[in-house]
Amino acid sequence: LPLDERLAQCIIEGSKEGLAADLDLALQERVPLAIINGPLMAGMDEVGRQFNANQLIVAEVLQSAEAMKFAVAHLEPHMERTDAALRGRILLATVKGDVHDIGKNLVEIILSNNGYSVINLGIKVAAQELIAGYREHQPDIIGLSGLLVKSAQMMVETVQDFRAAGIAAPVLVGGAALSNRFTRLRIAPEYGGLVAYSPDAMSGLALANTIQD
Ligand code: B1M
Repeated sequence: LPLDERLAQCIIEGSKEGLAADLDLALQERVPLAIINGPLMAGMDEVGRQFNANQLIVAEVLQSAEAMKFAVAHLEPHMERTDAALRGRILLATVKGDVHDIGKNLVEIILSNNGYSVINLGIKVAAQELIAGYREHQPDIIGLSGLLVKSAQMMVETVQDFRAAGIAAPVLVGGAALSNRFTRLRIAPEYGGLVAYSPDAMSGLALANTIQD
């Protein structure tokens, strides 16, 4: 198989065999994010498709997630980093009820490589934990990730709780369940501060930079 297909296949099969060597080959011609956004994401999309069609069980999807995490960890040391002074502090979490964390962790890597101090609260994080984290760390931005349809609604409730707690820091939202439209029409009106949607980790960085400028 050609290199990209082998990479995608490792993710689809949840196999780490030969993955590191193939990632090293890919690194000779492309930057890490191009490898993630290209063949690795293509593999993940196929996993999602097969899962949706009941051709994969959760245990198999977990194996794919493990392979993806291994690949991201292998690529991370090769990612560009700026030694800029601290640009800002971000409190990051996957919302309550949602365990998906690969995208969130990618956002953490990209932001921390580019001058942000990231406090990653993990997965299934309830609004009250975020509020406590906000009070403790006083971040410039709060980042919420969610991949399930119900997570989009959870973000609406989460920002309502922020508002009730008197928090108005900019909120960055992302994850496959969201869209710009949902953010603009459903999440933002429930909050007292800025809510910005980003479709991927790099545009999350760009938005954070815009907020901090
Ligand atoms: Co789940 N899952 N999953 N899953 N899973 C999806 C999301 C699904 C679309 C698959 C499908 O059916 N086609 C579907 C959601 C359906 C829906 O609600 N519409 C689904 C489902 C149904 C479920 C369960 C309910 C299955 C079950 O138990 N019956 C269950 C949910 C459990 C729960 O959360 N309570 C479940 C469980 C799992 C696993 C644990 C097996 C595993 C997750 C492992 C882990 O994360 N540690 C898993 C996986 C791997 C997936 C798919 C296949 C891949 C997700 C992924 O990691 N993508 C996914 C299908 C898909 O997305 N194609 C699916 C790669 C990642 C890099 O992309 O996270 O989108 P993503 O992040 C992107 C952008 O979205 C953005 O940047 C990233 C890259 O640039 N981004 C942000 C993300 N967060 C951001 C935050 C930002 C900015 C940008 O600012 C703060």
